[in-house]
Amino acid sequence: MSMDIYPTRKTTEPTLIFRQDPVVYGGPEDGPIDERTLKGFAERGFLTVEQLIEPVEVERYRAELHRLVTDEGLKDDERVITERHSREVRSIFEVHRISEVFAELAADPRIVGRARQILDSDVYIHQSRVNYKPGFQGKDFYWHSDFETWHAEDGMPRMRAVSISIALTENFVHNGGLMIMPGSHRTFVCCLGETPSDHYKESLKGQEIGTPDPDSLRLLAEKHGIELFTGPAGSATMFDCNCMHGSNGNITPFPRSNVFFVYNSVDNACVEPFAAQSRRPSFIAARDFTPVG
Ligand code: 6CS
Ligand code: FE
Repeated sequence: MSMDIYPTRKTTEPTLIFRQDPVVYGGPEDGPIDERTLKGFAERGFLTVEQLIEPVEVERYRAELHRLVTDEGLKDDERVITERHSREVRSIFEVHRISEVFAELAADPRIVGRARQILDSDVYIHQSRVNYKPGFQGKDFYWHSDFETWHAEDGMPRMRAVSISIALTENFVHNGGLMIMPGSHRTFVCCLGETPSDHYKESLKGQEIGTPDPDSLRLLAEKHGIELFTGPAGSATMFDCNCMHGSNGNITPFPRSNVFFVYNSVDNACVEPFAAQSRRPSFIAARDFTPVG
């Protein structure tokens, strides 16, 4: 068992510890991200790409998402997570294995080239999902650090993973866009409470365990502020695994759909969970570490 330098879900008192890993492992010469943007990523924990994929490509992915969301055969697939109070689809996991079209996007050099540069190694897909935050009643995602969950429940040893969220519908200020506290990735918030067995069956509909306590959230929000990401379909936000982030609900008629890929360094492959009885299913936390691209 690797040393647990991020002991979460083990204390009864809120505990904050400094990040003990680099943020950016590569340099400007290692890929398409220029020096200024790379520096911004190190500082703030994210970068945005105004138009990562072209409008015509967005149409193709939107059509594919619609096909998946309306595919009756998929409705009973455990990789399809529905909203708590309706049969509306909230997320489809392992979308890069379910759909050829999304598999292509997950291996796209415009994305993988950036991930390899930040992580300075080959990368594999730890998790993929499409979030289809339907209009009128898309639910929120409470504040959390993805790394806290991936460390506790999936056995991800260190902070050497990066996520990308690509907007498939326009992200307005009002339809439940992604919010990040810029700079929060440099603090690890140890969460309280033990991981219940089969936690993912609940947490993916609305996470309670593994969310930071209000005092820690207030401390981080007062220190870093909160950035809300808006942008056209095709825009993308790439963010460090330990950013404190969340998103509000969506009561507007405008759905907020995004596709989300998590790239983990092959040198940071998951081991046994650091704070859970058993591992989560492979459709949430990959156990195939084959490098992408
Ligand atoms: O538990 C997880 O792995 C997922 N949960 C959230 C809310 N974000 C990260 C990840 O997709
Ligand atoms: Fe998340």
